[in-house]
Amino acid sequence: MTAKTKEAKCNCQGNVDEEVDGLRKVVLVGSPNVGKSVVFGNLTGKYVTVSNYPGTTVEVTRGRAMIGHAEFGVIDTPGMYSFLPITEEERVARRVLMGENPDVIVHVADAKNIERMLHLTLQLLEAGLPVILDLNLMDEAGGVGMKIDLDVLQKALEIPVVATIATEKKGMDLLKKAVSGCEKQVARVPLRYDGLIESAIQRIEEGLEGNYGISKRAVALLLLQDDPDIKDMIKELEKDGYTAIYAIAEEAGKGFGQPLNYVITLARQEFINRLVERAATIEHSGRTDLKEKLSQLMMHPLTGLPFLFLSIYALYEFVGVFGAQVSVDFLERKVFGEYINPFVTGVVTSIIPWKVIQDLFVNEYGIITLGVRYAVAIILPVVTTFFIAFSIIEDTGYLPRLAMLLDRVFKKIGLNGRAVIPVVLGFGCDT
Ligand SMILES: Nc1nc2c(ncn2[C@@H]2O[C@H](COP(=O)(O)OP(=O)(O)OP(=O)(O)O)[C@@H](O)[C@H]2O)c(=O)[nH]1
Ligand SMILES: [Mg+2]
Repeated sequence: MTAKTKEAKCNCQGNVDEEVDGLRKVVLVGSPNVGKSVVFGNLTGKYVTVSNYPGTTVEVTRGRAMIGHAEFGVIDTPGMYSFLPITEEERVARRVLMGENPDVIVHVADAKNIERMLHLTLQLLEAGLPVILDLNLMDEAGGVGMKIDLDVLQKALEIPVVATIATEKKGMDLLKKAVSGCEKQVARVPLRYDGLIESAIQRIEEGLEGNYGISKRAVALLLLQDDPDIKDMIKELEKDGYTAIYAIAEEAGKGFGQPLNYVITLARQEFINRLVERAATIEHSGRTDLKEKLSQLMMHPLTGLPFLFLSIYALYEFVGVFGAQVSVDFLERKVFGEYINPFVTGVVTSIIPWKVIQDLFVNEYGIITLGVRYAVAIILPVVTTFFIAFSIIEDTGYLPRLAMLLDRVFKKIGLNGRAVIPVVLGFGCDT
């Protein structure tokens, strides 16, 4: 064991990367906010930031884990919705998949939104990566009355599928078993596209000679979908051959009335719909309907805005009035003004005869009468109430719904709904 490893092993808190070179690599990928970092923590015993808000993990974290009888290097990645990246986080995650030569990919997915999740599973399979599908958040899926037949998924996709509740460590043993039994496989072709697209894929594959870290089929599909990073890679790796390859993609694009990205996504969606119809059922129950209704109300512009104002008002009453006024007033005037400050001043002036030293501790600008008073009586109540309010908002899942509500407005100024957090924090910063 190297010195670096030893040092990292002692540090089980905080985002400290561990050395994983030379180990078999497990990469955790999946949409934002599905529990990848919780799974990472369960496997490695290392804490990484977890929150009920998409986009929490923005960089790659590595840790070591004993899985079965072998030690693995586990890599936590930022959320990716698709193998065709839009955000920087998605680019980072894809770079790991293409550049790290992983031995096992665990696709962590939100079980209750399985139709949306399976797009990435298909893309990972098309990329020829050894995938395990981890249907996480099974408690929430159960909560909306959803039942999933893992066998149907397993047989159709020909990969191991496990169900987990990462926060309760449920299903982790099965996941570990699947990881340790996972073999690198040859590229899988889970579905076939339109004949024109398939022939373009084949011709592009034949023209590719470089090593892309993923299957040539996936490279061809990404090129057909006009992925700029893949175009750059092809240009770099194929030297003069790239013009002919680009031409195939361009010609194929002209054969359809719609962009190829749309045609390909639609074909995947149809495949997924057929599969989910066989694999998942939903039984509605009254309790969950209420939860779902509340969630819809929060995201609908008509009802969402009053909800937002109500929340801001409640936040103001709790942090602005109770925290910053009532509590500050009580602590500053009563506790410090009437008790602590007079007592400390009395003690200090009676034991220290020099005015200069007395002023250092007490009186108008003293460390205790001013410094400690400000920290405890003014800062502490505001920060405490703010963090209590914020964790309630976060844990109830209101933040992602607020992001959805504001997404359309924010898009007009070139941001997306997730920018709600820095904007809210920015308005709060007036002191
Ligand atoms: N109910 C429930 N909550 C879960 C489960 N797994 C994770 N969570 C919660 O889901 C939220 C997101 O978890 P993270 O581990 O931060 O998700 P992530 O996939 O790493 O998210 P990003 O880093 O933003 O991509 C947290 O509030 C977790 O506590 C689960 O199985 N059940
Ligand atoms: Mg994370």
